[in-house]
Amino acid sequence: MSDRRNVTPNDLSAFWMPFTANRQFKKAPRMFVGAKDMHYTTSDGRQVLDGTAGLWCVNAGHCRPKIVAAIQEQAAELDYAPAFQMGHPKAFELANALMSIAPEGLNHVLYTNSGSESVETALKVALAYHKVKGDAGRFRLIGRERGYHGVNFGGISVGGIVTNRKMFGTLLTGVDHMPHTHTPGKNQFTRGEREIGGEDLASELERIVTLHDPSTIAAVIVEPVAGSTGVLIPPKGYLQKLREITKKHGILLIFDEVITGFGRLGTPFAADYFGVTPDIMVTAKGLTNGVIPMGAVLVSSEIHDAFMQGPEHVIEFMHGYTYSGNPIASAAGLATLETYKDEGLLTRGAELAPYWADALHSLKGLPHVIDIRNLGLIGAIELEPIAGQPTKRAFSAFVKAFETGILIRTTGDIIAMSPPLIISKAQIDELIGTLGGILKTLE
Ligand code: PXG
Ligand code: PLP
Repeated sequence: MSDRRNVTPNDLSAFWMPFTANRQFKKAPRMFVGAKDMHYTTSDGRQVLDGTAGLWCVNAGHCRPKIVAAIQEQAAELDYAPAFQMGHPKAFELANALMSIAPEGLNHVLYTNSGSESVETALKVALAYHKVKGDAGRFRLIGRERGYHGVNFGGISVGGIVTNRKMFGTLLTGVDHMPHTHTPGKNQFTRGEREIGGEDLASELERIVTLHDPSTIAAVIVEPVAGSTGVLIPPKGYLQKLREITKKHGILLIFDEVITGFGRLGTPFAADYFGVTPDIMVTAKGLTNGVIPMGAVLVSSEIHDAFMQGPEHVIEFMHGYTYSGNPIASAAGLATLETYKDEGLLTRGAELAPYWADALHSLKGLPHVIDIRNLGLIGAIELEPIAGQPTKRAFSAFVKAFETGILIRTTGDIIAMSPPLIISKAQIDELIGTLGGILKTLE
């Protein structure tokens, strides 16, 4: 075992890596071969402190015993069961366990295998819901500039990250976008949510709704806190106002909680943090601690019940995946929720958030740092780009960080962090202290 771990595969060309500069990576690969709790082990035997919970997903930390055991046992007991017209107990148990932590009013679950699939599922549920209610004129979907909703066609259509959309043709029609919530120049170095601007930004939805006529709009989808685009914290009152406007016009509100779900903000979901309940909630990542691919779309009873009509032998919703509610994923999900519960992880972020915010904001004044943003256990440090070479400065911080022993994530010239929710205060100091040292060395 130990010999194998130290072997770096010698031909990297076959695997076309996702969202990676493949040629650059393959010249100087960065490989992890093991992980435990807050740390990764690299192929050259170094420990790297995980400042990002993998890709915002390993909320309980790595290789947690309950989750490992659940997967091992399930693989030996029932490896696969057909997802359509057949069931197995754990998929139902997990749905019930999810209901016990979900915001009130969201009572039914559809399973997927990723955040991207959860987004597609949510958009399809929304469109079909209006149709089964006899309101088929509602076909438009509203997203937001800079929004990230995964990489499938529906998700990039409602998403607003230009580089993720521009190669892919006409996308979905009938989609419009609200402005994003970032107002640089006005809110730099704000701790948490800023006080002003929320109502005005949300009122842009009213303008778009009026432009198209409310009766044509099926759903609005937003990340409560935009993550992938570089951590954009909504101003106070913004999400509440979106809820007001959508409700007033009979439009469904979808929260994409792929990142914000499962304790990231110090509450089980962002819906709890902001006190706003959407009609549909999109989740993935932290559902299984990132260990086995799985997503879940939570919907209100009103939506679910609207489909439960007509002859009982007829399939109510023509949608699903070969691996929807896969037994091993379900077992991993159950063990993950148990681990969160045993260790109070879904609310631990609330205790740590002030310490986390202090640590992050201590980096103000370091070279090139033009903004610092935080909420719950999410943090972002925006760097001034090198003139004519956007992304390069932050990427060199990422590489130096990896070499120094911390894992951070960069998007554009923004450094994003979202550590596992088990992080200690000493590890926060180590993460931010190491990062501060690196920022001082950047060109
Ligand atoms: N919605 C949101 C809000 C997300 O953040 C997805 C959907 C898609 O999930 P899948 O499982 O299909 O990747 C995401 C995923 C990053 C980063 O570093 C963010 C994501 C994925 C990978 C990297 O910002 N978000
Ligand atoms: N393509 C083909 C040819 C298939 O038969 C299937 C599923 O049966 C799919 C795609 C979809 O795969 P999944 O259910 O894993 O999303």
